[in-house]
Amino acid sequence: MKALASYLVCAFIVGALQAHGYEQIPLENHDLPETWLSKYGKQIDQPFSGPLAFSHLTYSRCLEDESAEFDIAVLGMPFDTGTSYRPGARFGPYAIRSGSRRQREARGYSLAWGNNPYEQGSKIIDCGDVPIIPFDNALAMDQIEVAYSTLLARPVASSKSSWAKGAALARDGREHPRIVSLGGDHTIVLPILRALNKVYGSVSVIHFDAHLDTWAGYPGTVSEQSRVTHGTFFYLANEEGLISNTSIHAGIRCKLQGLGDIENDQSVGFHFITSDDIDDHGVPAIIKRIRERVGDSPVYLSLDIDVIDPGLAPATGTPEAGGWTSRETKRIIRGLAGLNFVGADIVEVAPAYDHAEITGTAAADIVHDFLSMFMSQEPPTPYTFQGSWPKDEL
Ligand SMILES: [Mn+2]
Repeated sequence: MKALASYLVCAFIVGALQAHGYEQIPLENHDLPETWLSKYGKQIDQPFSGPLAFSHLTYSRCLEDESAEFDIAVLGMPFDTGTSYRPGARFGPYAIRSGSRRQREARGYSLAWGNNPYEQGSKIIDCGDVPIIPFDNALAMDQIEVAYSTLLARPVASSKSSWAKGAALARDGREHPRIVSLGGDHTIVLPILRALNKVYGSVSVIHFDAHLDTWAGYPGTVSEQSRVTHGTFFYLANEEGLISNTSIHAGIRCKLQGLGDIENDQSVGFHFITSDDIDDHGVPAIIKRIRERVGDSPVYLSLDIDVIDPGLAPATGTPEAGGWTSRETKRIIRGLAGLNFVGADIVEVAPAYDHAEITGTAAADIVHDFLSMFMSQEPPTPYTFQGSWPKDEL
């Protein structure tokens, strides 16, 4: 009796639904809902979305993944326990990647360079970060050196690379990948130079910075480990025979103990260009001096973001007033294309002191310039819109 009642209730409800147009249609006769792929295509990353890799590049944990192939690797080095003033550069790789989100392979062409570094036949990927220990600087230095050497030893991905002179420079006569390191404080350059030395011997350094970074030590330096800092690493690199006596600083304006610091700097192997030299001599003369100084030697480029004026790049550990603009720095970098670069870094980005991501955006743009620089055999000719300027222009 109860079952009959249930049946009658159900039959009534089904009848009522059918009367109101809610008839169930068998699945095989019904159109499946359109998928994202069929309606909108690939799941692209918007500039503001997706996982955080430099310039939305392929991200691989290259230190553990030996199948990752690259000609140029972007490698984060989140280390900041060698800094003398404001810490925070361990977040530099994050800030630079974040600042790169409006960059992408499909839109990498610039009028200034006349190329897209991602379309020159070389494979460029983001190799993630070195998991650097923040509790033991001696261990951290070894981790950076081992990580750098690990990637440097990998075969290059492309059979026809733009890195034409690489094999001729290397001690083993083969081509090695190039690494763009995202610091981290400047101390990371010591283990990087140790790793490069094993492949290329001593290298010339082009060093963009407000500071010399060739000091023998800070007051209170009493242990061997406390000599290893972001202001002393070039002194130590020279002690170890890692750098040639053909190196040069650009953008110097820090305060000194006196001219003794300059004598010491020269004994470490450096000439220098001050930030004011840009007013007295101009960008072309600065480019010429740098190129003449390093010549045909293997060159490592190290750029401390504090070379740029703190008004345009405030997020750094030891800011110095009166620096170059981002535009001036970018123009000088363009003039260096064609030198024998074996690697490059950008260091000392400490985003806790940033405003509106100014510094991260500038740093990411300079990394794009490094990639274009690696791809160019000579400085680019500026693109000008034909016929747009008057003939009697001064
Ligand atoms: Mn500096």
